[in-house]
Amino acid sequence: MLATLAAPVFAQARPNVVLFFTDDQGYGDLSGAGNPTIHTPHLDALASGGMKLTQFYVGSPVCSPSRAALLTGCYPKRVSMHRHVIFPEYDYGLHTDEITLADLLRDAGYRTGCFGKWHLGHRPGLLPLDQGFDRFAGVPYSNDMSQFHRKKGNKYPHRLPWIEDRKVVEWEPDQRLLTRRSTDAAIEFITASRGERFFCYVPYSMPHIPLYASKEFEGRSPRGLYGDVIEEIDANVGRVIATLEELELTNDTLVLFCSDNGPWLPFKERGGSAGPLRGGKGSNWEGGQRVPCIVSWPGVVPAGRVCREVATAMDVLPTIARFAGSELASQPKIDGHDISTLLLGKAGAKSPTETFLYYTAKGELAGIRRGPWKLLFEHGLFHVERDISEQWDRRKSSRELVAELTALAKDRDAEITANMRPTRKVDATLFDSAR
Ligand SMILES: [Ca+2]
Repeated sequence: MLATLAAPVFAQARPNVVLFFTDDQGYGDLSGAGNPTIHTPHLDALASGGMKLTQFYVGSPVCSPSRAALLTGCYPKRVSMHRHVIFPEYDYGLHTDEITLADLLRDAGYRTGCFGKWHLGHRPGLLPLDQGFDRFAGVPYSNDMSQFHRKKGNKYPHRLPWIEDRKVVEWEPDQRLLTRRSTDAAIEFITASRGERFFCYVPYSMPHIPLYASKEFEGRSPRGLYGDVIEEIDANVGRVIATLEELELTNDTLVLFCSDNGPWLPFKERGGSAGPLRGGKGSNWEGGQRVPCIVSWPGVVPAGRVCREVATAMDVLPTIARFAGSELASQPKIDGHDISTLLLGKAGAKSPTETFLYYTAKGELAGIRRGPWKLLFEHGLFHVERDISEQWDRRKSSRELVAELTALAKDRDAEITANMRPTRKVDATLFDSAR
């Protein structure tokens, strides 16, 4: 029945979109994923009222490239954002010629806002307002790029600003309040958008190290500060959901929640958990790039479903474009696919992703997934459906498959390399972050 409803429903529905993107939260860091010491009732309720995607991949195991993939629908390499993260002294960012999800939705008549951590370039002309957003409140890069949090004893030379639209309004904001403050700005934006369509992007800067929770949440979780931070995120997601309910927008709003990459394991208890997955942030093991993902749109996305098909953060742009009734330009080329049939719970719907390429944190081709098989050139061949923890290397018994997948990965990567589009370099600075 949903299948027959699908086409007319979303041609007209044009939902509001709220996109939560946490920073370094692991696959296992929700109570709904079985975590016994972190309680996430709001996220669990969002999942039970919507769909949980169990094989959702981000485009990179680190922040900036992953964000580029989410907002452009492209492999980070295609938009030259694959070479690790952007540091305060860097002079480039995502090219403004790229059509971001915000550009696309703004052109479709949506109000657009970004509240949290940007990390796609912070020189003039590279901020959210230059990439399709009407409003921005948050930090331009990671919360450890702060004079207080890097290189103990040899202080980091850069400071962290809090920016509103294009203006630095505060230096070194109180990090205990980052989650709440980003949420407050998101709620203000949603409330002010009433009567219009909106796209509210909430890339929380937590639980990226250094961890901070507000007084209200500190000491709550038996998991320690990491658990407190996740529980505060959960409560703030709950505040946004409650706002949608108060404004009677719940049925008109698609909410998507996911993380930008896996947990930062070397920080031990201060990092998160990838649950059954091997590895974490910075690696191409599943724990680095397979992240928690929940999609809710009551009445359209069926409640209580689990989607086990492969989907990626690059699919978000073309799928939301479809729901918003927006035509994708034929150029430039993107890598993501429309996964609306998966989200609508259509019987027998299959992933449109034939292959998924893994790139290292520095942007080098590391492997490929096709069907249940995943080849990491340096580590082995794994059947990730039967062997989710990537324990049993099948290379020796599957030499032909290894050769085939190696050639396929190189071929796909060669196409991307041949068609790479540039970043944008900017000489001028918007602010002087040096101490
Ligand atoms: Ca991250």
